[in-house]
Amino acid sequence: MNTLTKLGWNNDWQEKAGSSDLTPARIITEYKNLYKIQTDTSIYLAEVTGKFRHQATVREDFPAVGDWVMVSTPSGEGHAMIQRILERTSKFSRKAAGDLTNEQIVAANIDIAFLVMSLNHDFNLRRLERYLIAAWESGANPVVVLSKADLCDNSDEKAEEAASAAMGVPVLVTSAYNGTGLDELNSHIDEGMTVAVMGSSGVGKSSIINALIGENKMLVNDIREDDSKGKHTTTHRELIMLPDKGVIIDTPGMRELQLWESDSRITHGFQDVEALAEHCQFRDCQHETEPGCAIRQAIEDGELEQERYHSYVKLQKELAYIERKTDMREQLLEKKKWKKISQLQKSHYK
Ligand SMILES: Nc1nc2c(ncn2[C@@H]2O[C@H](COP(=O)(O)OP(=O)(O)OP(=O)(O)O)[C@@H](O)[C@H]2O)c(=O)[nH]1
Ligand SMILES: [Mg+2]
Ligand SMILES: [Zn+2]
Repeated sequence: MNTLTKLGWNNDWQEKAGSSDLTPARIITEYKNLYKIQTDTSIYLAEVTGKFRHQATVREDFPAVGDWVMVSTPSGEGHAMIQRILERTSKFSRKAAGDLTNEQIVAANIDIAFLVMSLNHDFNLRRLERYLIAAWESGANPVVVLSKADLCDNSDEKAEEAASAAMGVPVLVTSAYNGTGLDELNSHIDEGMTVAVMGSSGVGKSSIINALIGENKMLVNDIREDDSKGKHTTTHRELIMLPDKGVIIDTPGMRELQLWESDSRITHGFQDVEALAEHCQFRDCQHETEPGCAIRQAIEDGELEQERYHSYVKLQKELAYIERKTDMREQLLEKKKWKKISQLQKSHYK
């Protein structure tokens, strides 16, 4: 099998690329304004062309790890120029620090997201719900990975709790230290698939990747004492080829995968709550004081956890907030567009 196919290149990508003199490549690592890319034959450092930069209006227009790009490789330079990005099939994004209306792509073209949560300090069902929603939002299929099973003596119990929050998403109990669950983890990866490993800092993402590839390729800080705090060991995202099949992307731990766009898929994580709400007497029930409220009844009857309902409400609020932000961004872009047009018109009528 050639390198490109191993990286996940297939007929769909070929179709998107069309017939072209340019070379297809995948973004392996992203530095500041510079990318490491892999073509069928080599690894290059690459940057976007001036034209590309000029046409890009927002951050998501720029390449991200996992993107398929079409590049030119000026001979003898060991350096490639990125001409265009092939349309993404999925993307993990978060709000960019300091620029709340601009989307930062964490990883693109992900088939599966391993959502890692450690069985000791990090275990938090509400966070898991948020991760799951972010995964559904991205277009990737989530797999919940409970790590550090060797540090936990009630991992079955915790796996059950996680499974009830994850509703149908596979939940695996693993340990990079003693190998628990790694074969099962591996069995979720198919030929040509791209996996992203996400989760808080210190939960053992890089350790899992090292265990899967069978060598200590990714840096793991073994002397850190409290894995729930401290510095990030992995500092940039990187796409790594797995030895037998698929590719995997290591990401630096994020405090929280932040939600971005609202979408109908968002409610997947709370189907039970939504289903209950359909039985409220009033269509626009706010589940506060209205008579015949199925949600309040369910909480009273112990069928719905108060806390779960709260996270649902919190999520709705957050979505409304994000929607407003997105509107703002669109307005800004619209303004920019009109400014350009009016400038063009001015120069035209000079
Ligand atoms: N006991 C135990 N410790 C583990 C396991 N996996 C990882 N660790 C330890 O947990 C710490 C963090 O592991 P990393 O793999 O660096 O975690 P990470 O999620 O990649 O962290 P960031 O790169 O900062 O996001 C290290 O000290 C590891 O040795 C495990 O299965 N069992
Ligand atoms: Mg790491
Ligand atoms: Zn109600």
